[in-house]
Amino acid sequence: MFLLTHLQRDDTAVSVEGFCRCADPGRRQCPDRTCIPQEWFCDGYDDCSDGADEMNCPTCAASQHRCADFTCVEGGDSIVCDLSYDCPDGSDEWGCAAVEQCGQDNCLTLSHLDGEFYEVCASVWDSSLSDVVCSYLGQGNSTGTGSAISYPSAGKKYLILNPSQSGFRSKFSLANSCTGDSVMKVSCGPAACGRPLPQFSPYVIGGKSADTAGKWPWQVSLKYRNIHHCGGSLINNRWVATAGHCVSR
Ligand SMILES: [Ca+2]
Ligand SMILES: [Ca+2]
Repeated sequence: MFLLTHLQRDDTAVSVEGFCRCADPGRRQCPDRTCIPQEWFCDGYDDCSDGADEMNCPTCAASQHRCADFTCVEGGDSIVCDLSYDCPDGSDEWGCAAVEQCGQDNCLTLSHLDGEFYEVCASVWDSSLSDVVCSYLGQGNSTGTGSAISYPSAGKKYLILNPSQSGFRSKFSLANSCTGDSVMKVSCGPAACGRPLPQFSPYVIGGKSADTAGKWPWQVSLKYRNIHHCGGSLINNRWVATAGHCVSR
């Protein structure tokens, strides 16, 4: 089944299913009477205004991590954002990095153990991590080693890099101050057209790289919470066609 997806003026994609009723298949009502996709219940994110969609969910043992598909994987938080796929659906490597507006510029934010995103203090940086960040963002390699931007803010917490630690998220610890109040900005190049990102390669079965960059300029990447989930095709300047299941969440 294919579905038309409407493009808002800010170019984010909003499914026309978003305006369906709770009685429609695949929809479920929150206590506040808002209507969200069934898949948004117990997916690790608060979607109902009171967080009811994340209550009374299946749980895993303390030593395990619960994947988005409810699989329990040994390792707990240590397997999250550690540059290795551990969940069958790869969800342990989702949502590790994001870009947020910092004043007049954009800066890097990373997921911490507490589930929150924090800016990264620029006092210590490993340039090899710039490509890792761009991969997590679903983009091509970094266009530089990363840069520092001044963004002072009282009472803010930062992530400080400790390069000697292994993994990715475990390299960053939370601090109450940052030398120079400078935070990291990482610029990424566009993902190579027609070629799967390395981090998604295990999920491409029987595929092969496309031949010519720019051969499919009408293709789009539909992202949810900064994570690529599906491709789509531009129909015109306002509509995208994609598979129905791609907009069920
Ligand atoms: Ca949810
Ligand atoms: Ca992992």
